[in-house]
Amino acid sequence: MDLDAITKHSALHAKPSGLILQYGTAGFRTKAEHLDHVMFRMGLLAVLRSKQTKSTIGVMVTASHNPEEDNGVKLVDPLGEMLAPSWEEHATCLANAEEQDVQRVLLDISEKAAVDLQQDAFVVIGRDTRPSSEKLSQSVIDGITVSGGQFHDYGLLTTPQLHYMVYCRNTQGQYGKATTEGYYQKLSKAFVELTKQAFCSGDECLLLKVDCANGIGALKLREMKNYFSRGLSIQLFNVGTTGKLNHLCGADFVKSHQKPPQGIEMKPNERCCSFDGDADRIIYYYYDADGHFHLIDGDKIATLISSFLKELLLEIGESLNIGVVQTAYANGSSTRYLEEVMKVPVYCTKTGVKHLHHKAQEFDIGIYFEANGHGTVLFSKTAEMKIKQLALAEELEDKKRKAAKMLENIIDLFNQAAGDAISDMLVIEAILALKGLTIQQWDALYTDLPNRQLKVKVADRQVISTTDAERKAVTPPGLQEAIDNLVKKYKLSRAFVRPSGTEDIVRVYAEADSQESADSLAHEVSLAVFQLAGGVGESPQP
Ligand code: G16
Repeated sequence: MDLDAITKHSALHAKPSGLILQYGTAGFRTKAEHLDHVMFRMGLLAVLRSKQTKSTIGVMVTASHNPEEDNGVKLVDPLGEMLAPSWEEHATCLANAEEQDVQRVLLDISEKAAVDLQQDAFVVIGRDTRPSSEKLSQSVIDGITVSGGQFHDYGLLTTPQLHYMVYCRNTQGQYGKATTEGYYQKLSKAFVELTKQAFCSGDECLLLKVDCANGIGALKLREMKNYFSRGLSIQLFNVGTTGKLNHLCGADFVKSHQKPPQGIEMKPNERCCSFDGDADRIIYYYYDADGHFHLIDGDKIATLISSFLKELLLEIGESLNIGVVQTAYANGSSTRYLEEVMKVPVYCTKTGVKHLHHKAQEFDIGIYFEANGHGTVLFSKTAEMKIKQLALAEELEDKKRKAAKMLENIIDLFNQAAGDAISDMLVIEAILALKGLTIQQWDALYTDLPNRQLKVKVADRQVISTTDAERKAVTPPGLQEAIDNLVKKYKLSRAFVRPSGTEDIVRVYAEADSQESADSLAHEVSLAVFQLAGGVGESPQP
């Protein structure tokens, strides 16, 4: 590594003085104009990580659900997973180093992580459709080339597609071909095979309206459509020609406001879904005949998938262990349904798919979904092998072999590297078709407890620290006590607060026996946060 060249180039991507950023829930995120130095430095870091792991590393330029003016960057580890926690710390150190310290911090990291600087390095890059993304990804490339790394720039990709590319490259193509065609081919083949046996066939039952959040999802779904000769009919909305990214649309908007996005035509009982800005989340919804809006979030997606997988496992007669992983945001009714009716063990982790993914790896079949629609299903190597053997076993009775075949295709249809709106959508559509379920029947599995999410602006959100998978506030003093007292006032209630790792706000979640109570509890908790954790601006209004 030519340290002098790095120093010279680094000055061209100077850090704004006084700016401190943290590698948060999903990498660095802030206003795009503050990110040039971070991008350059993440190019440098990706090269070090690639040398250390002797593998291809991914860099994704996106701020996913955040407003269009924001941007962000995250690194993708060799098997398509999120960056290891110790390297998140290195990322934060490097991003915050003053100009004159960049060389030293790079050497420190190399030493601490035992990086062989003589190794070759290879990095792949993807970006979302934000106006700032192209220039910022050039800064990443600058960082890679000046530190002697090689790269492949995929250009516009969904975040999960980049995770997929990294996984493919590091398994020498075993997981799939590391191209967008390879991705579409793998998914479409699995989907077509799986839905061959659909009880409900024909275009009618698979008509789905998709809100693309004015983001990358629109481009990629259009490309993908060419790979489906039958079985899937999707109509795209909010495709980015007029509206702003994530503005009044997209999965985050629909989930947090509990209302449909703008720009989509919905008829009663029509199945609709929303992606977020980089297509790693998906939320379903519909209007019933009385004009009531129904939201089907990540919890209900996890429930549908779990019950389908459980049925197939029963069919093949294999005792593979299943676990469902959720976060504190999971609706109380979903947890109860999974545990008490479906008899599936449920685990709670901190927010952030990196935590859920990690936990899900402990099971033969680990199903993880955040309520916001971010998730996937992981199959252990043992489970995959068993299923593949059964699918090939000629001597097996037809019913069993069919079930094993279906599981085999489901493994291929899920993105094993990351939560993926396109892949999740295909799995959901396949399950609904195979089971002949309408969206109303799916929705009726259980009734969500009314809930409300709010955001509170405080001077420094780090004054709030939490424990117990973010369900209890440790600091500031008195905050948890205040929340406990408020919760006591409402029936079937629960509330928690936590600092966001992607936006400069504190998130408040409340649920209770009625919408009025959930709204009122959320508001009261917001006031407590505002008062005890240094609220700024106007105090929260009911
Ligand atoms: C990211 C993470 C998710 C997380 C969300 C909100 O989503 O990948 O796991 O739930 O941020 O995180 P926080 O509450 O800390 O702001 P995305 O879709 O924006 O990448």
